Amino acid sequence: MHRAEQAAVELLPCDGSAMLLPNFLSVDAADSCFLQLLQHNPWEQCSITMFGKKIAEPRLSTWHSVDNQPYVYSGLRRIPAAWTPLLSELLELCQVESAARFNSVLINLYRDGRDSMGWHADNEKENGFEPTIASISLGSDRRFDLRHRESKETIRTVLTHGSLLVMSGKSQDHWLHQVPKTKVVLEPRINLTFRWVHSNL
Ligand SMILES: O=C(O)CCC(=O)C(=O)O
Ligand SMILES: [Mn+2]
Repeated sequence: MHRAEQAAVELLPCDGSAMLLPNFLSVDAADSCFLQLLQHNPWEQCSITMFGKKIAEPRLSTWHSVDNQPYVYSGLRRIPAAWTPLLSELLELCQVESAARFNSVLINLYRDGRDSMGWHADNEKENGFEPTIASISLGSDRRFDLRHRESKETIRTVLTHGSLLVMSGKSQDHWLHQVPKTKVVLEPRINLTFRWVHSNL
């Protein structure tokens, strides 16, 4: 897969790192990954249980792991969907770029601007100590915000087609992130977050 020219930008002023590489994938590679995933990934709509209530997530997703291990988060046990050559290729590119190792990926499909992901940190214990998370964006541009837990300082950016965001160090301890809803985005976006997940079953 062809990789475009690299120019990385650090988004966080303190307490961890979030490096953005806007042109991680070439436009052709990003187009091809987007279409393959949109058409062939076995998308699911999951529900999470909050305060005893089942709430459907405002997006579709799938969970994949290299060794097909299940994963639990927010009370949800996810059976992995198939690992594919495309995921191997993207995982390898992310490993080279971030100098970290990954064994799984959560893939999200935001069908349009009504789909979103609320404020959270990827700080569950199965992500391990100071996790590195490599996040590839495909399709529509979407706003992505980071907010410091104590100072409330907020960093706003836009994740574009073919970009890579690598969050590492103390970022999950000190910063929350979200993909807010928007009325202006009508087209789908796919995001893949590669992680190293420690077995939690
Ligand atoms: O869609 C994104 O850019 C963020 C996804 C995310 O934060 C996650 O999957 O934990
Ligand atoms: Mn996250």
